[in-house]
Amino acid sequence: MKETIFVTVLWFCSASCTMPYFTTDTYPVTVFFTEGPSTPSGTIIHTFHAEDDETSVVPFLNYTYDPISGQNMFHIEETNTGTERTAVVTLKEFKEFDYETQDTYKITAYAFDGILLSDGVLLTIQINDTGEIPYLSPATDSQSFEIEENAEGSIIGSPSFTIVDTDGNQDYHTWTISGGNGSNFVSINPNNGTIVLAADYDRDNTSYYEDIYVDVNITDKYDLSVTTTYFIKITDKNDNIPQCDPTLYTFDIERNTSVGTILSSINCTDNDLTSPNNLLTYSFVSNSANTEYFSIDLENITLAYINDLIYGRGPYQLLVQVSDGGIPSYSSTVTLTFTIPNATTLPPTTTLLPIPVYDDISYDSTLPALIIIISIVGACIVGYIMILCWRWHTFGACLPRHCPTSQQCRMCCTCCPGDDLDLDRVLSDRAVSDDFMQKKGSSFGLEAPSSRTKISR
Ligand SMILES: [Ca+2]
Ligand SMILES: [Ca+2]
Ligand SMILES: [Ca+2]
Ligand SMILES: [Ca+2]
Repeated sequence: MKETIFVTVLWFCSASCTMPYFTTDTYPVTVFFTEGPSTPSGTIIHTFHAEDDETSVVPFLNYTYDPISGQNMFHIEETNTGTERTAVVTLKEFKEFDYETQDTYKITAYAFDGILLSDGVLLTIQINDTGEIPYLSPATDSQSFEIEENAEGSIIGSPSFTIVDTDGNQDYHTWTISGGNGSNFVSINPNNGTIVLAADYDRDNTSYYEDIYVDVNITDKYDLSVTTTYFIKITDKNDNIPQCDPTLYTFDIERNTSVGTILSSINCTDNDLTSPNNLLTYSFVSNSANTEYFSIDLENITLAYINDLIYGRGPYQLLVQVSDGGIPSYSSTVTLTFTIPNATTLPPTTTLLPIPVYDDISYDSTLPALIIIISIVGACIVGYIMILCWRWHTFGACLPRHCPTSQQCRMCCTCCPGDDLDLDRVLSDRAVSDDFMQKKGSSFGLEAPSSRTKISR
């Protein structure tokens, strides 16, 4: 633009030419305005005044901008007063200074009388920064966190949003906790908003709430801030091992102890606050001996099977595992010892006591002897019956008809000497009478009883 002007000057210049000039202000001039709405569009920034000493010559004005974008920011309204050219520089309509975008504009003005061009005068427009309130992206009124109870310093979480601040001073935002019922339990990193437990948090202590909150302020260097709220749920953690008291139990299994009898009740607790962290289950240790004789119903150890228990032995050991339902689960072990005393007396028959349950093949030492005795007696009875049958078949009667004396009968249950001729022959080796033998020869079978009648005495 300036080069074009000089070409024009050379074309019209004459000996009477004088240089136009600016009449007001000592340049360079610097003016200050504040960014934002405090400097509305239309605000007068500066006024140039230019004259020319030649008669009836009013100079024209030309401008250059640095940066060139300033051309879009300013409106220059020129007026001619007859001897002076006035140029009023204002902020253009719908324009607003933004320090963070451009903090300085420079306008250089030139006066031109149609022949000569003045030196440029420099107007510097300096934009002052003002604080702008930061905001959160995305907009976040609150954010929720959930953790398990934990020790001091444990990280709860970090903000899920970012800070936007047109001041461009994001590095200087400071995070603080300004209130809330959790302000004594939570601390915040002032540089990035990460929150941590400020002290050990024990949810198993009922004075510690499950839900707490803190108000969080994010402040810029102008002390302008935005606020959000952190809601924090702190849940029960499985951090307690089941405790059993006592850890050793002792009991006996008597002969009158019936299946289903509760032999021991295990006493265990878990200090965790909630289920399943404090929910206890009882089971036999997988490699424990003697588990086949017992069952577990909740904390109760019950006799379940006795058939091959060896009385008089022991003590035996049984291991029970007590586990909570947390993840991961914790366990404790309880030891039970038991003996099986010998039975020295018969079981009581009172109905006030449980009905005894006996096993026929248990290893009680008295029972085999009893079985042997019963077997011998049974064999004798069977043998005796067989003899009677043989007698009936042979002599037609099982027993002698008469016993001469009770003493003789006791001497021999199967005959009375002299009464039963055949038996007399057997026992006394006497000959059988002929009449009996003749009769016997015709008296086998069903006639035998009548033949015995005939030989009866
Ligand atoms: Ca700001
Ligand atoms: Ca600013
Ligand atoms: Ca537990
Ligand atoms: Ca707990």
